[in-house]
Amino acid sequence: MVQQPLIYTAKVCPYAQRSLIALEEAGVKYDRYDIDLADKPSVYNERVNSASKVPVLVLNPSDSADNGGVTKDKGTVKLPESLVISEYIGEEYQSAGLLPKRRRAKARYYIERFSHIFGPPWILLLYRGKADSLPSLLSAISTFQLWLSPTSGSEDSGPFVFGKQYTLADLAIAPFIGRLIFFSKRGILDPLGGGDVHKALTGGDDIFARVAQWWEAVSTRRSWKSTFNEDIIYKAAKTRQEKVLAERQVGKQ
Ligand SMILES: N[C@@H](CCC(=O)N[C@@H](CS)C(=O)NCC(=O)O)C(=O)O
Repeated sequence: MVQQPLIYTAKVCPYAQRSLIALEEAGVKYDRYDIDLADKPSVYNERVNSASKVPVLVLNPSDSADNGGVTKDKGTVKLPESLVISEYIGEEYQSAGLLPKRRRAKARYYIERFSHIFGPPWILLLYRGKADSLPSLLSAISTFQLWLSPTSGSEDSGPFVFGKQYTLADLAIAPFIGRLIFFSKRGILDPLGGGDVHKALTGGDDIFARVAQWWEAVSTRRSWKSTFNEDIIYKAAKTRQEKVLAERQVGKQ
């Protein structure tokens, strides 16, 4: 019997959220097993992902999620990497429209480029407490804004990257811009000078007006709301920040 897929995931992980959004958008029924990243099952690397990361999608798992969360059958297909998983879902469930014809290469370019320009300052800000990386993050978002479709006046207009169709490009980038907005809104970025970033990105600043429209359309989808666990993400970010700021303090002494 073909079983529904199982995803190894973690509520705090933006990469895992990409894959969950893809599953939700495609209406796939799936089992999930949440990995505590600080205390992974001892056989996780050996049996699931030698890179020791989430997400991993297991196709036709022979053991279900309740079997300690780690399938025993080495014959089942295990797909690591959030974009590999999301593209697989886009291909298998084409009616979801995640990979529209002749848009795939462009979507992949946008994702690649965004990761390149947003990733490094993101790490510096959140994992090193470097407030001076905030302008680079906002500059990456300005670049992203240039890729968004016009909101009116053509057949291709719409709120998303490729007009009316929500695609791989939207789901891959949303977990990162979404976290930036959320961390700013909830005060995590206050000590780093980013307390007002959420206002700017959600309609308070004309410079980011198009991003604000995109974000409104993305964040009101069920696929976003059902995959973004505010409490857990907030707690993890707060704990990490306290640690990072304390380390910086020690470094200064
Ligand atoms: N390139 C990977 C990155 C996945 C990743 O970095 N996942 C993190 C959590 S957000 C992880 O599992 N880290 C392992 C750990 O924390 O031990 C993807 O796109 O899936």
